[in-house]
Amino acid sequence: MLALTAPGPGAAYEVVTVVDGGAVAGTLKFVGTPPKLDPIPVNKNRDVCGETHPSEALVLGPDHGVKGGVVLIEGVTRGKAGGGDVILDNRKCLFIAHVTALSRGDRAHVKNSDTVLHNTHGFLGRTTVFNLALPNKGQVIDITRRLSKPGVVHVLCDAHTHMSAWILVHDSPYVAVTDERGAFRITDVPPGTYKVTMWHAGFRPKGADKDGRPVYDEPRTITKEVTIAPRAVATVEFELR
Ligand SMILES: [Cu+2]
Repeated sequence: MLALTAPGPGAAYEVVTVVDGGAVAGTLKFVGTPPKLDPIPVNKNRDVCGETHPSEALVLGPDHGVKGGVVLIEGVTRGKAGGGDVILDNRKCLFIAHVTALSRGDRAHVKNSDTVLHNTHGFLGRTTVFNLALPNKGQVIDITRRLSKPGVVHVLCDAHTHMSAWILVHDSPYVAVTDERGAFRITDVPPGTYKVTMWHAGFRPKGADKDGRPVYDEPRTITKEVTIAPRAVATVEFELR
C-alpha cells in the first residue's frame, strides 16, 4: 500500500526556505509486452462524446515511457511551499488530466467545458469526498477543502461510464506526475535520505463493474530509498511490468 497516511498530531507540514536543496529525477518505463486495452464504449450523449474513447489505463510514449505515474517523496515535514492550482476539466467527455497530483492545501477546482451534463464524483477509498453536478458549460466548482486528506482519490463521472481520473493528494509538495516520456523531476528537496514511491493506477483489464465501467487491476507501488545530496540531482528509475 502507498504510505499516504495522514500525519499524526504535530506533524503538519511546515514551509521553510530550502537551503542547498537537491532534486530527484528519472523515468517510469514499461517493461515487457503491454496489454491490449479495448476502447471504452460511450453510454450516453454519443452525439457529443463520440462512440468510444481509448482507455487511458496505460499510456506509453517513446521508449515505453509511462505517462500518468505519480512519484512522491515520503516523510518531508519541512520544505518548499506548495501553492499549485489544479483544474480537473471535463472536456470532450474526458477528464483532463487523467492523473493529477497535488499537495494538501493546494487549490483545486473541477470544471465543465462541454455542453452536456457531467457529474464529477470523487472517492477516497469508498468515501465520497465530492459529488458535483456540472450541467453548464464553463461551470467551475472549488474542491480545495474536499481534498484536505492525503490519499488517492478516484474520480468518476456519474453520467458517463467511460470517464475516470485520479487525483493524488500528498502531505507535502514533493510529488510529480510522469509526463508523456515517463519523466519526472522534483526539485528543492532538503538534502537527506528518503523513501521515494512511484504509484500507478493499474492497467490490466479485469472486466467491468455493474454499471459497465472497465475495471483494471490494483494500483501498483514501488518504493526506493534515495539519498539526495545538497544541490545535486539523484536519479531514480522505476519499471512497470
Ligand atoms: Cu461525464
